[in-house]
Amino acid sequence: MPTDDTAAPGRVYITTPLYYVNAEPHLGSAYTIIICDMMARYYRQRGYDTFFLTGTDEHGDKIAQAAEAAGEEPQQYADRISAAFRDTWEQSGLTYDRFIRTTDADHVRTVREVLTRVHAAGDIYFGSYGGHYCTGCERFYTEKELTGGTCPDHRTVPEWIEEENYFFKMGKYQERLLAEIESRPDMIRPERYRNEVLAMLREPLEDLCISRPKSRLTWGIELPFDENFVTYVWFDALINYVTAVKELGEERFEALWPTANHFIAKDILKPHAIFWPTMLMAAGLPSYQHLNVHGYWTVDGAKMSKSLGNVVRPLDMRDRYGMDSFRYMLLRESVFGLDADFREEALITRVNADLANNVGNLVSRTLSMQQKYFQGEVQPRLDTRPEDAALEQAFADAARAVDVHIAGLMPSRALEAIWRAADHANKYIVETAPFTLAKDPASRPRVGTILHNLVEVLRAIAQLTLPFIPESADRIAAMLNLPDDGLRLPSAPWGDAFAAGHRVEKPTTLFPRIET
Ligand code: ME8
Repeated sequence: MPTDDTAAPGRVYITTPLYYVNAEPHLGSAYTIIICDMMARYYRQRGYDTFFLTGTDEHGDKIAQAAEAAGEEPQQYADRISAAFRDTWEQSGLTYDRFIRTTDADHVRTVREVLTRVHAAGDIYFGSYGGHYCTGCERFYTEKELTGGTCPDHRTVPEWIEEENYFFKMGKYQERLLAEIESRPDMIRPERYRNEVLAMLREPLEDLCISRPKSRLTWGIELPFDENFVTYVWFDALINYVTAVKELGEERFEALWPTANHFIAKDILKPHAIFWPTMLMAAGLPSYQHLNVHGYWTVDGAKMSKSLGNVVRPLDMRDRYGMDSFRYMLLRESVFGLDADFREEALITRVNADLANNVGNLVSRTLSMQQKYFQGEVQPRLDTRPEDAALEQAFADAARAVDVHIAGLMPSRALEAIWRAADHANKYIVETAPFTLAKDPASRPRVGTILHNLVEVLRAIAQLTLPFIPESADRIAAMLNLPDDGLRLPSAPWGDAFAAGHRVEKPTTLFPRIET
């Protein structure tokens, strides 16, 4: 990811969207944060200075209305749902560095500072406006953008609102933004979304209404230059990405900000690809490094919704199958950027085939033989036969493929590459047949060598899978009795990690087969 020239080497700043507190965590919000967690773990494992941000988006019409429907004050309501997000992510073992809330004092301060700066620079003016307002999207639509008079996302008829407001001169930055996106082909990825944004920028870009009169909405950040207005929720929320690193001090901000990698789904492409970079230009800040856009998940072919009763909750999945199984399924069964469909049967099939049968068996067979033939003591590697070299090569290839596919945002292909190597290792057991050789005392040294290669395989699997299925990788590392930093990279070369006398543990079941 941080591969292009604009990135400071060895650093990365990763963000999820700030989730609205009008719904509880579900499969969709979980997917984005799991991808981000996987990325953060991947870079941390390689010694990068990593900062990973998530949080909740709490102001605006939508939240005010949801609070009212729940019979609560907006702040009380936001506190409750924001805590539900935080609890869920904590119980899911996600490794973010900060959970930010748009109601946090430092964020409110930063939004007001940015507004003051942009206003002073002359990029905010007062005017009147009439437009079709969709509360679901928290934005105005032009006639042309509506489909049959309804919001293209929510299929509801927007409200016609005419009022005096403050506007950000977004149109002024249209040409500059177009030039930047054209000159940086990987700024917005995958390419289909870059093309969508370029198409948007071929139409005239209107200025952005960035306030709401308090007569209509009070739940927001008051404008620093007019106490009768609050800030439009997107102008507020997007700035969180700056707040979080600005709070770390000037030096850290300068280092991390240019490596910002935002992860979002396609539903919020326009605010991130157009509002946000133009806001940054007006505030005199460089743009982010990458906007990484993924597709939408459906469940059993249908849109997820409370009314359909098909909302998939991450903690239910964790309780039923374990967090790693859920993570594995999401990362393996989707192509980043494209829509995907979640089916519980597909999860079960994947877990049984890839986790229980393939890697689970490999771990248990290797460690059982190590116990049975050598009481857990790793033996010296006496020679390297062609089949041993081929095994080592299979894992070297997998490691390279993982790097290539993570840089290219293709986690499913990274996992495929690891599982190709695991298949190779299972075949190595069948072909070298240590269980047969062990019957002949003269072949004992060869059995020791084969098992040594296989514990190396387990170490490689734990290292390669750590970002994707971290609990399982840690459990493998514990069964191998690796030191605390035993999964960090770069690490001891193949053959050097297990000194004579090193003991490994008896296997425990990593992935129980799921019975249906
Ligand atoms: O838009 N499939 O918040 P939000 C995949 N507050 N991803 C999904 C999904 C699905 N079915 N449903 C949701 C907002 N997501 C704003 C963001 S950022 C400064 C402000 C994920 O709660 C996906 O990441 O509606 C999507 O972009 C995000 O949730 C929208 O979250």
